[in-house]
Amino acid sequence: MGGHLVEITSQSEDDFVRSLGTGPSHIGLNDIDNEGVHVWISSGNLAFGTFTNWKVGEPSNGGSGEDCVEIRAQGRWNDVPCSLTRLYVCERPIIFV
Ligand SMILES: [Ca+2]
Ligand SMILES: [Ca+2]
Repeated sequence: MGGHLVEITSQSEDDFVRSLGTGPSHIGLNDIDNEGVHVWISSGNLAFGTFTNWKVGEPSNGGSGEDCVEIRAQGRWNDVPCSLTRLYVCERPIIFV
């Protein structure tokens, strides 16, 4: 459908995603290619130096590695294993016809 996992670039967008009430959900951020370097998969932009909303102590890369990211209650982000089953939030461009 032309969508991708959501790229959250502002507090207002974070608030909106949180307001969907989906519970912990995958977003379009990961550090699969380079540990500790989180990249938005849709734009390829680095998260570093732009809006982020990590939970305190995250990203932790815990256990055997956490390379995907979920948004949690309060809109805070946490890195989790990519194999973790979660709901997910997608976005797609507005198409004017
Ligand atoms: Ca990681
Ligand atoms: Ca984590």
